[in-house]
Amino acid sequence: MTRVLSGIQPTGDIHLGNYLGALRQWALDQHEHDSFYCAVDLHAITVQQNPEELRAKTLETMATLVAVGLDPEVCTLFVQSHVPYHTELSWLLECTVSFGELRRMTQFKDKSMKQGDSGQEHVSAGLFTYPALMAADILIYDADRVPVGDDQRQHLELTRDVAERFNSRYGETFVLPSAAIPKIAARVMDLQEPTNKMSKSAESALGAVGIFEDVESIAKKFKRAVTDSSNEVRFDFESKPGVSNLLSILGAATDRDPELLAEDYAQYGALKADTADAVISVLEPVQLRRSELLADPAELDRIIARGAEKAGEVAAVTVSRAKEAMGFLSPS
Ligand code: ATP
Ligand code: LTN
Repeated sequence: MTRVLSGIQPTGDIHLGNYLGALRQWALDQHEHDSFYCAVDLHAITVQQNPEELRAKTLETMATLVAVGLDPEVCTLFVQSHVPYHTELSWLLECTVSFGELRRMTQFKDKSMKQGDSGQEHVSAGLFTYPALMAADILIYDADRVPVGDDQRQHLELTRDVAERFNSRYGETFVLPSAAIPKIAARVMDLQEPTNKMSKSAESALGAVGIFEDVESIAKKFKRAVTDSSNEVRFDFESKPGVSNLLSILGAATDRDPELLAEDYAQYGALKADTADAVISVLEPVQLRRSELLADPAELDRIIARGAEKAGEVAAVTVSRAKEAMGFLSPS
């Protein structure tokens, strides 16, 4: 059976891009594959976090994973730091990946530059070595398939390269994973700056749509979405990023081809209104499930504890296989 693994950082507010690019696919995959999903709190600390906030966000992220339809009876839901084998394997992989490979990662270049721009000189070494930890997250579960948004493509390629290098140096140890990137909405763009991806750390509060936002606020954000002055509805990201972004979102929410959808519209106003309605219909059941779950915090604790146990059992086996292959003396 295909094994699936993916993760989400417990930082900021989970947005429509996370949902359409990744989480929705996770919910579908759980029924077809043996799936593992985690809140990657160890990745979150590559930039400084407030401890109380990190704790609260980690719980909130786990509640969100259940709210988007991940069933703890069907898949394994866990918190990354509850399975310490991830950090152990990460070190083995840091010694397998090269400095040059890490230096080429665009996410590192973007994020380290952003830190500098915001006046924060401090760029942690963890921000640089982050892809080795991400490779560990994936390889430790022998995952074949990794459902992610388009921005993670490069990290997935690196993970494969590292796994291949390890296998050729030390013998077949890791499964080579593939990225599963959706055809539509793999890169949802910011509604105010449609040439930037929608992000948890967006500049403008109007640019990102949180999945738990109230419906009036969602409608308002789509109404105010930046388009262009030509008033021609056409799917072309190069010359019409704002309009194309709306068409992609509408396409993903209604399961239709954005290029064909464009033919149905003559006005931006109608496109914006229909996109908002379609997004609200997709998000409403998610919002409802979350309020039910937050009413029963003990249940969430049980889910998290069971997930750590299930994930830990699988991770322990892979790490000892990797250590054995590398030549570590096993404790007798
Ligand atoms: P940040 O932008 O602050 O780094 P993020 O919004 O990218 O955070 P992550 O936790 O890093 O959030 O990503 C979780 C998943 O959501 C990943 O699979 C990522 O590829 C996907 N994702 C993130 N942003 C988008 C987007 N705008 N469109 C589609 N998928 C996205
Ligand atoms: N790097 C990813 C988050 C992430 C992840 C993973 C995704 C960490 N470990 C393993 C898939 C599989 C991000 O920034 N979105």
